[in-house]
Parts: sequence; structure tokens; C-alpha cells
Amino acid sequence: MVSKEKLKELRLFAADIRIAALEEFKAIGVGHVGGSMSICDLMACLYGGVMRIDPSNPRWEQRDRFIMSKGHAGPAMYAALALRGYFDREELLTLNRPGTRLPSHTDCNRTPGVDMTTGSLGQGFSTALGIAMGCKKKKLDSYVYVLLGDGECEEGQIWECAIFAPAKGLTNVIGFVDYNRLQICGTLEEVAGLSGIGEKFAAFGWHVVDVADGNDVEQILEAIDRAKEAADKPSMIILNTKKGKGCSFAEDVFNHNMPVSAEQAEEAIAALEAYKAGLMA
Ligand SMILES: Cc1ncc(C[n+]2csc(CCOP(=O)(O)OP(=O)(O)O)c2C)c(N)n1
Repeated sequence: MVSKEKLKELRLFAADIRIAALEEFKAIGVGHVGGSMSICDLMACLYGGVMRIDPSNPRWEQRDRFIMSKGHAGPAMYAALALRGYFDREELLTLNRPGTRLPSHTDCNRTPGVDMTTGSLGQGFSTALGIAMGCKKKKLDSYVYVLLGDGECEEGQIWECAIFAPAKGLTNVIGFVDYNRLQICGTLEEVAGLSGIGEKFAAFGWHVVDVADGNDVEQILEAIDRAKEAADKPSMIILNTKKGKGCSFAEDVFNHNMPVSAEQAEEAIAALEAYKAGLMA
């Protein structure tokens, strides 16, 4: 049972991740706001306590790994990494500028704390499974966490991975689907009619946990605990999220890589600061 204090700390951390990500978007005036905002609560849980990491030693062999398979949500991950001390917060303002270490999509050759280069949807999942196999071979007890988009689940590669992980006994894999139902130009159902993602993973032999509110840190933590208890299978956690969560100009809109004005960013940051003040009152 997680304490009320810890939950409050994680909710504040999630709000700070959103604020820091909005500062990134404000600095360059554009970005994947919706896909980043929907996963900030997961980032807060993973980087706020779940993962075994050492920000002063990003390549520590015993660390847990996180692969952002929906690589366009890099800005949310960078915000979490900066707030955990992997690099200075000011560096966030270089997002996607020439020479930056923070490209719009995650790149393990550039950013401290990024475990795999991603952006071509589907591929991050395959590499996560390769990393999980490597950890098993090296007898490391590390977990490999991997985040998929729901639109990304329309890639055939995802279902090759769905077959492969249980077959190879990759019990150290805990995946998440950011089930926000929106992709670039339509809903999941409109684009390819994909439904029942959890049932499909279960049919392939995964342990599946459905999280009713994937933007609630308490429910996310409970799901991760249940995934760890099911130690004989890889787990897939379906997070029912809202695209753009916590950022009114981006909530539930189809604008995928959207322009962000300074005014919009500042308004959204002010609303998040007010939310934080409410939590602390
Ligand atoms: C292989 C591949 N095909 C197409 C794209 C272009 N693309 C980038 S994001 C995206 C939609 C992803 O939707 P979803 O996985 O639901 O992510 P969310 O919008 O919820 O963050 C697409 C099609 C890509 N990056 N890689």
C-alpha cells in the first residue's frame, strides 16, 4: 500500500513533468503535446520510484531500462530525466534545435538516460525485447519497461513481439499501452479498426492488467505491482489515458505535432501551478 505522502509526491512530480515539457514546447513553438501529456503520470511513477536507476550513472549495468517505443513522446521523458538530475533543466529549452542532445524523438546516442533510439513505430518494442533477452543472459534482475502507443499497435511488428516475448520467457518485460484512442488523423477505430488490445496480448500469452484511469498514479502503481506478482509471464498494462491530459489546449484533439504559442504554454503552465497549489494546500 503506497502512502498518501508518496502519492502526493508523485502527483506533484507528474505536474512538474508537464510544466517542464510545456517549457520545451514553448521554447521551440511546436511539438507532440498530446502524446507527451498523456504519459506524464506514467513517467512520474517510473522515474519517481518504480525504476532502479542512478541518474549520476545512466549506463549502470544493474539499472532497470525504459524504452519509449512511441518515440515522439521524448519531451515528456526528457522532462522527467532533467527533473531527476540526468542533466540540467535549462537544457530542456534546446529541444530539437541544431546540435541539441534532445531531439524530438528519443536517441540513446545523444541523451543521458535514454536506453534506446526510437521513432519508427514498432521498432522500440523489438529492441526492448532484445535488451530483455540480453539482461536474462547476463543474469541481471533488471526490469525492461516499454511504452507503446495505441496507434503504434497497428504496426505488424508489435504482434511479432507479442508472439516472441512469452515464447522466450521474457518475464522481465513490463509493457504499457498508452490507450488514448487518438492517433494522427483519426481514432483507433477509424484508422484500422483495432480493438481489444488487452485481449489480443492475453491470447498471445501475456499477463494483462487493465487500468481504468491511466492518468492516476495510484492505479498505475497498483498495476505495476500486479505485473511483478505475475512473475511467470511478460506483462502488458493497458493505460486508459486522455491525449493531452492536463493541458487544456491539447486535450482530446487530433493535432498531433502542434504549434504552441507562448500564451498557450503560459496559460497551461499557470493552470498546472494552480493544480499543484491545490495539492499542497
Ligand atoms: C513506422 C512508422 N509509421 C508512421 C509513423 C508516423 N507516426 C508518428 S506518430 C503516429 C501516430 C501514433 O499514434 P499513437 O501510437 O496512438 O501515439 P499517440 O498519438 O497517442 O502519442 C504516426 C503514424 C512513424 N513514426 N513510424
